[in-house]
Amino acid sequence: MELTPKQQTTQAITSASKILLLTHVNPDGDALGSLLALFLVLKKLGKDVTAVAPELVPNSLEFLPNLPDLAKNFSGTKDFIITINTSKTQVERLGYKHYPQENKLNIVITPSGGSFGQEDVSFSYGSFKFDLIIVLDSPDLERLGPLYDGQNALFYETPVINIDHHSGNDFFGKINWVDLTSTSTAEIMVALLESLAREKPLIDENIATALLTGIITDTGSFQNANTTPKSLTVAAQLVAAGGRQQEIIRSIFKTKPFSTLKLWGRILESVKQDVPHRFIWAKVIRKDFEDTGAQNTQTSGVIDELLKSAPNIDFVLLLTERNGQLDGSLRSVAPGVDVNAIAQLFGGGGHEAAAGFQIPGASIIVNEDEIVNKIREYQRRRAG
Ligand SMILES: [Mn+2]
Repeated sequence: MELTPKQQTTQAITSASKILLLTHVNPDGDALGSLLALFLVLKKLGKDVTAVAPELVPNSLEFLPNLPDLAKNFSGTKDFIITINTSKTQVERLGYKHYPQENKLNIVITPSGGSFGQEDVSFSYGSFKFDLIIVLDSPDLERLGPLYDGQNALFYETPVINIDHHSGNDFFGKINWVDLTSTSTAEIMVALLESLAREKPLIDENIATALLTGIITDTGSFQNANTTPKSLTVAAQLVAAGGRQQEIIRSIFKTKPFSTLKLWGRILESVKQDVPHRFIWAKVIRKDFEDTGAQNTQTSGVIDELLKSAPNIDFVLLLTERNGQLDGSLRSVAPGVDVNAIAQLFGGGGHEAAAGFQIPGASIIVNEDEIVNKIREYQRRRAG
């Protein structure tokens, strides 16, 4: 009988010793929470584990436990090994001399009598520092950004486990645990931890807090339409295990830097409503970031906390100019409205309740009308 992805993942982790954990760029609460929780659990299991988080951690997630333990980068290289056959001649001394100007390095082997010949020298490669890579919450390897670029050999030769809940996941792993019924990667993590816990439960207060952060982030604090009975049950388990729910809510939803409030003010001011087509949209241009001193990440939350409360709409769209592209974020408000389908009109994707797209090189001033008109047309087709 074929093993389930959960069984395969448990086996692979049990037999690995040096494990690399990665997640996507611009990590959210689910990405970082899942990464930290798995990092802490693998440590407890005695694994040599490196968890890497890309540079930018949003202010609202700085409360997460053990953030300083995350590495900023990792080495995906392997050693080049020069082997000398010592069956006929012994080595007395070994040295090297580097000539940077001539781009050369001499390795000097002094024999203890006799001499070495070319036939005594051979070359090989050492192994990579990792024997297993686990990628969390990422629909494809490209979303790892600089952590994937230029590391092709490592990803080609090391088994990769892909754990995710996005419907657009492209099954890039050797093992693919992609569960579309999970609200979050953190929810999948809870099942993994139960499976890894042989003798004693592995979840402590910090691990529970990290995982609860993932579930709360991806369900919008259980307000999104994707909230399932299972996610509530799992969250209750995590609170019982010491997950600090109040700290999470306070940090993510109730504490806002002044620059965020100013940015959100601009966003609210920009809201437009299309009554017949039942949606609202808002926008952030580059100047809004400059004027308010807010970072690119500070838009996160404005949809779920404010825009979604608009009455009589099917969904919300937020357009953000950042990093030389136009990002669209979509949330469905009315039950049964599939914003994933709308995101796909622009080459994006996600879930029924929350989805997004990126258009490289686009801007609000040039592309807003075109985007909004395409959505209107979609709504007319859906209604008709
Ligand atoms: Mn997620």
